Amino acid sequence: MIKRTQNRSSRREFLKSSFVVAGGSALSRFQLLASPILQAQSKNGLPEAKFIKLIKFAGEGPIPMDVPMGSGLDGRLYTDLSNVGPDHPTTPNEKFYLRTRASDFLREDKPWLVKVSGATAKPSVLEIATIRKLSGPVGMYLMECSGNVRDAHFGLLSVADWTGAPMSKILELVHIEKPGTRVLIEGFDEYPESSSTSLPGASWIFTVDELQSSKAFLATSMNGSSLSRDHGSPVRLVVPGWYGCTCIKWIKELRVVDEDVLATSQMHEFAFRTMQLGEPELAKDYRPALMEQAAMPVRVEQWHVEGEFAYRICGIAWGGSTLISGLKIRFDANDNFVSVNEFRRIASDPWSFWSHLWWPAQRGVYSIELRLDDDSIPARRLKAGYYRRSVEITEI
Ligand SMILES: Nc1nc2c(c(=O)[nH]1)N[C@H]1C(S)=C(S)[C@@H](COP(=O)(O)O)O[C@H]1N2
Ligand SMILES: [Mo]
Repeated sequence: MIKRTQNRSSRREFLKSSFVVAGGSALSRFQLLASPILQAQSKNGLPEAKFIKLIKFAGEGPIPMDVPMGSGLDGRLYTDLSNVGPDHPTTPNEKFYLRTRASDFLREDKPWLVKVSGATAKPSVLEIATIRKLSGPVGMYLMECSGNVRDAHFGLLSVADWTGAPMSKILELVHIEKPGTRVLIEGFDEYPESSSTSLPGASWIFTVDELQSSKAFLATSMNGSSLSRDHGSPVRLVVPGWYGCTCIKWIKELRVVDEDVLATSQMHEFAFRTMQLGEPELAKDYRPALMEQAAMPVRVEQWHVEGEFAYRICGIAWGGSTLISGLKIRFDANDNFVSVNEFRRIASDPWSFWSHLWWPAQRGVYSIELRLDDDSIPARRLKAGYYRRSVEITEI
């Protein structure tokens, strides 16, 4: 009996590695289904594995995914993350999440101008044509709403390949250059309807240094198409590595403000969600709204492997500024964390993909939690269990 268990666990270790070898990468479900790899495996004497189905996460809201809903400040689109993978690392524009939809008051018949105030020299307005002239491909970046929640399958998170004008070039053009200077970036934010979830007014205050070192840019296109109205047309801010609440849409004004300026209503609204210490009154007491390293499962696959059910957990890791070496996973708060089987990065890394094979010991509801191999890397949300997700296993 003991021998059998031992055999079985070494067999499982072998299966884990052969899954990885067979894939060479975190294969998407579609690749696995379509690929001859699994048939080839059995011919080569490797394990025969058959994909059965996807298992839904338990205890999350019944919310429509990938469709725009509602209007104005209460408008949302939750991105379905269950199919992301290295072979399609960006979110198509029509599925890129929405945290606010364009206001009916937003006018597109007049030429859009971005006012520049408080700078020492001209120009005092920026035309879209000027911003476009300074624009070019800036790369893939991830955006996450700091109010991303389990109930909506954590669907306020997406990646696009952006085109935009680096803020460093814009600031140079309008002569706002001193690193410590504070700049308020304001977006259009007036709506005919009142909101049950948000305050109108969208502006954030940055130092010149923060805008430069984060490589912030004024985006005009995403994934090769002009910004949609809902995504901030004609121009929005993107601050790589910072939460989405700083990525002001429909930009109307860049304003140089005093050192002791008050934090904006938007900054107050998002103080808790961006993990500030209390609710800072002054902009200068506000910490950069950085996304710390995070990770979560996005898909649970059921497989039939050598007469048993096995489960493959696929997930993402994002945020943070240090390259992490690996992840640990557990399925129960009383268990120890074990290393994730496969953790993989892609070039220009807005997010990374991982997968893990798992044989649950019994039927029941399991809570999937992740940690970093390196405990010294800041990951407050991850460690607080914010991205924990549950599955109910009915077949073993
Ligand atoms: N003008 C304006 N900009 C805004 C917002 C807003 O309500 N109004 N919402 C912010 C928040 S909270 C997020 S998460 C991102 C979402 O951008 P998206 O809807 O294009 O995904 O936009 C930010 N920019
Ligand atoms: Mo947000």
